[in-house]
Amino acid sequence: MNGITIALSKGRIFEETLPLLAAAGIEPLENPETSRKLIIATNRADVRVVIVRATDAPTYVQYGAADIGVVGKDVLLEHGGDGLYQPLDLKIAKCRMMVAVPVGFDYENAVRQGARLKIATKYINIAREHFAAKGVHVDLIKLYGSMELAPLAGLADAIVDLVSTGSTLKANNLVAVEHIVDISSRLIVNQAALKLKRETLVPILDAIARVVEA
Ligand code: PRT
Ligand code: MG
Repeated sequence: MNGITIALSKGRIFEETLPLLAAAGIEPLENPETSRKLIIATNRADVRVVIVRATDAPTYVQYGAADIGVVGKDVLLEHGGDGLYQPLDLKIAKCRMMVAVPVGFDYENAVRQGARLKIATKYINIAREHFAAKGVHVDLIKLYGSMELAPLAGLADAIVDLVSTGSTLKANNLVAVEHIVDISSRLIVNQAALKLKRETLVPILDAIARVVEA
């Protein structure tokens, strides 16, 4: 394929990437929320969008099945960004990676006492590194979603999860007690594609960079 393939996940990343693509003159012809198509044509014959799971975007770009992609820094931190060129912080889909506990749980005290904490999370590597750096002993429990349920159901003492508005924590009687890292989405580029498709890719990357800075 001589054209450009862009890997996007549907939901907030797709929505928030649209204005950036528009600035580069790229408009997807369908919305993945309503269309069931996984390959979406754009107004440009040489550019298409593939709809992937958020955590799969780096894989598509790594193997060159997509030339560029948009992915949360959480995913890059958790899965690694080996072989990916990351030229741009797109400053979209912003949130924070936090430790949260049930309201009333004295986290500071538990840490001070050297308690062994059960932590439920989708982000095992990020959590392991965070607690190791603090010298806190933890048992990590891998979940694939709805982390907020774990402390309520008695599965864990605390969770490591993304927080944006904070309303999910609040609705479940949880409170954030520690900030791990700020998250936003990154543009990732396949290194070989950057060389071989330079003439098409660079103007797209430049247009996106200009609108991000504006
Ligand atoms: O949802 P699905 O299981 O299909 O996949 P996903 O969760 O991996 O993808 P998606 O589309 O939900 O998220 C894609 C990216 O958006 C993530 O990788 C993050 O980089 C970024 N992002 C930004 C977020 C949030 N904000 C966010 N708030 N991802 C998830 N959330 C969740 C959070 O996990 C929690 O359950 O929203 C809930 C909290 O939101 P508030 O607003 O109530 O605080
Ligand atoms: Mg989600």
